[in-house]
Amino acid sequence: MFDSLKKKLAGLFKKESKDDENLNINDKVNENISNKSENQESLFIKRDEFDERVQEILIESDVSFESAERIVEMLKNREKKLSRKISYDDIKSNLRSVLYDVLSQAKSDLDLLNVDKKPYVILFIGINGTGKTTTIGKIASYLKNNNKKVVIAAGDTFRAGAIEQISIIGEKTGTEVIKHDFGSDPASVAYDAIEHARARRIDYVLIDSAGRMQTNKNLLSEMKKIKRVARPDLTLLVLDGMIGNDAIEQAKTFMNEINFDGVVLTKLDTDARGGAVISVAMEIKKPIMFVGVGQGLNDIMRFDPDWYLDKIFSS
Ligand SMILES: Nc1nc2c(ncn2[C@@H]2O[C@H](COP(=O)(O)OP(=O)(O)O)[C@@H](O)[C@H]2O)c(=O)[nH]1
Ligand SMILES: [Mg+2]
Repeated sequence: MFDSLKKKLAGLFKKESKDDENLNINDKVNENISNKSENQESLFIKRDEFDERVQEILIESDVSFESAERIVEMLKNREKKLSRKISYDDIKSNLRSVLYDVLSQAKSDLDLLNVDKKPYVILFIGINGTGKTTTIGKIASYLKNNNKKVVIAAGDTFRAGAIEQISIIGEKTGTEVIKHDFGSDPASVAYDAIEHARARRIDYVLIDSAGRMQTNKNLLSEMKKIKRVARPDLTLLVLDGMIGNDAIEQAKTFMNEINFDGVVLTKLDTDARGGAVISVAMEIKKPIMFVGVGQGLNDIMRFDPDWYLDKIFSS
């Protein structure tokens, strides 16, 4: 997971720490701030080079250009606040703390097990193959393991095999699935599932939906109809972490069309580049509610900035 970003950061700090001796000399020079010696200048040049390299690494790792630029800006501002003596460890912990600030904005306080509505209705949207149905299985499993009653609405009536796929997930997780025929109106499946939940005092309704190309207006209007009818308490946009920057474009298009409350970022287990998390956190401005870290029913986590930072900064 995130191996490429991790290696690049490790390489950066390792390479720089070889110059520690050099840094010490510069530190000594820095004690005398008025002394504008060559040595001191060379430290600043190296710092600029370093910042530039951080930006490059972020971009190579799928962080968008603007986000990478902003991160480096934040890094520089923080460096300014420090005394002139800066070690490479300082720089590393600065970078980590800048990234922590950025990622914390995407942290969610929602405690899914303690919601104040029954049934609590969650709608999952996103384009084909991002992991909506798989995520529904994971969340159903999590809720069931916590003694909650759950019903799934088989709202993907569009793709051949989708109803069967969700039925299997229902069996595996011991969750009831409300389904209509292939090709029927997904809004009415959602409606039926909610009625069913009300009548039986079921705690959660998880509504699946068909993959929508973000550019397909008809399908988008169908999705809006599901939302109008189901009036979900939570609408989650499921994004595939592996596609990196394209995920941002997808999310922005969805954002213009349909309001959603948060993001599920899937397939992080196969995301080698690692920067999608940062881009999503900085550019979507909605919480990352969950991350998908595998295909199994338990492979889901709440997003935790420290979990991510531990991974990319470990050597
Ligand atoms: N490795 C990995 N695969 C995932 C994850 N989430 C979903 N998938 C896989 O992605 C593919 C598409 O998932 P699916 O739930 O059918 O996508 P949907 O079209 O959005 O409903 C399936 O092969 C899933 O097993 C994840 O977190 N990690
Ligand atoms: Mg699906």
